[in-house]
Amino acid sequence: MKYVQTTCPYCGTGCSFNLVVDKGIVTGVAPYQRSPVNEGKLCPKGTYAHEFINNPDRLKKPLIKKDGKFVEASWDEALKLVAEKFKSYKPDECACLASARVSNEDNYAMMKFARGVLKTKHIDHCARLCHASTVAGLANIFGSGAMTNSIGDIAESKCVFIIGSNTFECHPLIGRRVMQAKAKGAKVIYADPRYTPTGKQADLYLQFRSGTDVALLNGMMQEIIRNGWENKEFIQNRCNGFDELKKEVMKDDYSLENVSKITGVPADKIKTAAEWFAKSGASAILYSMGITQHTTGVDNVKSCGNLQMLTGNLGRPGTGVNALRGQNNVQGACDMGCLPVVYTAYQKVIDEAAQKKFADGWKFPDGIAKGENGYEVTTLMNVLTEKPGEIKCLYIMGENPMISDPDLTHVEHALKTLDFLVVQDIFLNETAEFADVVLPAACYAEKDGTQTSTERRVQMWRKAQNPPGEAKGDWEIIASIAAKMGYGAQFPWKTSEDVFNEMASLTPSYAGMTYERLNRPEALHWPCPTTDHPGTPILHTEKFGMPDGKGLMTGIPFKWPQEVPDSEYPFVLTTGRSIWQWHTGTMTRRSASLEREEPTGWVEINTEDAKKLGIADKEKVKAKTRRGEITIPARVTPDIMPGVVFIPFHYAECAANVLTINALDPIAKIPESKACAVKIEKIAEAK
Ligand SMILES: Nc1nc2c(c(=O)[nH]1)N[C@H]1C(S)=C(S)[C@@H](COP(=O)(O)OP(=O)(O)OC[C@H]3O[C@@H](n4cnc5c(=O)[nH]c(N)nc54)[C@H](O)[C@@H]3O)O[C@H]1N2
Ligand SMILES: Nc1nc2c(c(=O)[nH]1)N[C@H]1C(S)=C(S)[C@@H](COP(=O)(O)OP(=O)(O)OC[C@H]3O[C@@H](n4cnc5c(=O)[nH]c(N)nc54)[C@H](O)[C@@H]3O)O[C@H]1N2
Ligand code: SF4
Ligand SMILES: [Mo]
Repeated sequence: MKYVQTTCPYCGTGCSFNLVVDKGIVTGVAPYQRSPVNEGKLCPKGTYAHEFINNPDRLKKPLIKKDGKFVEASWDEALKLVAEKFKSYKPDECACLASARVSNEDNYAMMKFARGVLKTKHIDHCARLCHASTVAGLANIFGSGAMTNSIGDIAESKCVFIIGSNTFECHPLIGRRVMQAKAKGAKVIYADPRYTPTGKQADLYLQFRSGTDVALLNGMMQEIIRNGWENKEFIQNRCNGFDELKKEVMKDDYSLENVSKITGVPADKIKTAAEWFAKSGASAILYSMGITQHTTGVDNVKSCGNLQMLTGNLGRPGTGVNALRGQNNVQGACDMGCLPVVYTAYQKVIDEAAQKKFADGWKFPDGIAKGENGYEVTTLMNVLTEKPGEIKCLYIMGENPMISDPDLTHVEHALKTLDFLVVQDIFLNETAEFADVVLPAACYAEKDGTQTSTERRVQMWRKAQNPPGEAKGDWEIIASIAAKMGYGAQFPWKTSEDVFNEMASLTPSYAGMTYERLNRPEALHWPCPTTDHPGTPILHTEKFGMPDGKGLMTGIPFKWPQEVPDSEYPFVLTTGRSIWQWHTGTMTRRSASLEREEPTGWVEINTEDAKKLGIADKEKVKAKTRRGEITIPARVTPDIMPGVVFIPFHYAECAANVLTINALDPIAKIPESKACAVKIEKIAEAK
């Protein structure tokens, strides 16, 4: 028996644990006490992170679709077919989806493959559905799109304002830091349409209507300015745009009375929230999908930034705009340039110097993709249905859009227009059903690599067992396809460390990192530009990453979601997560200990609303939108705001995304997964 220390494959908190290995097979998880992130503690997903690894459903051999059926193939046959097909398309007829579930090395390889081998400008991944608003919004006002403070630092806060984050279910080990702050006397304010387990620990709960965040935040800011609670010195020395912000938020639209009408929060609660937040001395904002997944996602993010600049809560312990990144390596997949506009470390593809740097660094004899922005995954799905034939070929690594993208009927149409689809995954997921070739990948426990957590901490995965059957590491698969296409020289790597070192040489914020330096409990936070640099746990301590070093305040007018309730579809539908399940369920639904807890989906509906519709708890009902309908058990509860219903999106048999709207934020192109109009119907009893 041995212990192999590694980091969790689920959320962006980045907890560490030991994998217990018995006779070469992973059999359990044991605590690793020395991690400064989780100090040996784990949430249920971490505790059972071994259970899916050796599930019999793991993909073990490549599959090729022949006459509509998958048949097992040798690697040689599969690679040959993929290479031939890939070579037959023009560069921009191909698109690649990278993955927030795989390592930095795997993502870097995919980015290089897309831009260097396929020479396509179209590469993106699920960050689009997640924190695209954060990346765009925070970069615009602070010059960097990442979480500003560290996780441990949250425990130093005097007032934690959680808005649109169900921290205790989705980032449980960050939730622990909130409780530590509370134990030291911090006030916790929670804004969410649902009175979640997170909300139940708060000192002040603001129950509000989905999609009214900007109104709520502007209302708080008006109250702060009217009472003179703003941090004048911080605004004067470190920010631009105060007059513009003030002009907007002081409008009568954002008086306590009006904001109360729009949001549904009683005026006195908004006032108390504003006062606690402005006067605490160190106030932190924690946010996640409740803020970002809106057609106003970028506006919502900038409003959080506005509140922090107005009150001077940036660049110090216990403060900050803490965008909690979701997937284990979504921060890393973005850092690795798996976005349609940047190379690694956000070096813009339209910047000629960056374009030259990568072309020179990679040495493809026939050049690399043009320095133009490509399609976001959400735009890509629209192009597939609206301009069939423009994109013919899609290579998806570690994503499951047939459950996770909005409006699944639309996604299905889109995927069916493709001439050639390759899916590389650890399980045969719902998307793979549409594939021409499926490639079996090794999971986190079967490979070395690094991943970057929400606090920009770059930590290691360490191989604990061999992959099942003939499955291989993701970057190795990518490199073998490249070799078959004649680009072996550009993918010469023997180990993950080789990939990392090449990446670091082209990536300023990772340039000072090596496997040797990362191989310690605290690892390193980027930016870490040189090998003697200690890393950077807190951003913006003295100046922002803007050209003049100042943060940018902006006036943000409130806008309603694209689709609001009417007499036909009278409820707001919002969607999200449960502590027991992970996204499309490929891993958690194959973990017996997790699946047992919440084995199917539900629609949460307020007790009063349910009474009016004659619906009882656990009764199966129909949920219908303009996109589609599902049958799903009701969960009748006083904890959700009247007029709002909630469905978790984990379950294929009652998939929330059959219902959701494919409406996008104009800048971030993130879908409005958190608000559309829905009707709930009692199913007529059979006579
Ligand atoms: N157990 C578990 N943990 C996870 C994940 C998982 O699948 N399962 N996924 C990970 C990923 S990728 C991500 S991105 C994070 C997401 O983490 P969270 O954002 O915390 O999770 P969600 O459940 O999507 O949404 C959070 C809350 O937003 C509320 N909400 C809905 N509409 C609105 C609104 O209009 N405004 C506001 N302010 N709030 C609203 C919902 O009621 C919900 O309680 O979780 C990560 N952690
Ligand atoms: N309605 C609604 N929809 C949403 C959201 C919402 O709140 N509401 N949230 C959105 C958000 S924030 C996110 S992040 C997305 C997530 O959307 P996805 O990323 O599509 O969801 P996952 O289930 O995490 O899919 C990841 C895939 O990676 C595979 N995988 C795991 N490990 C590996 C590996 O090592 N190698 C390879 N090759 N594959 C691997 C898994 O088996 C799975 O098929 O969903 C989005 N969709
Ligand atoms: S909090 Fe996140 S990283 Fe930590 S054990 Fe749970 S899922 Fe894993
Ligand atoms: Mo996410």
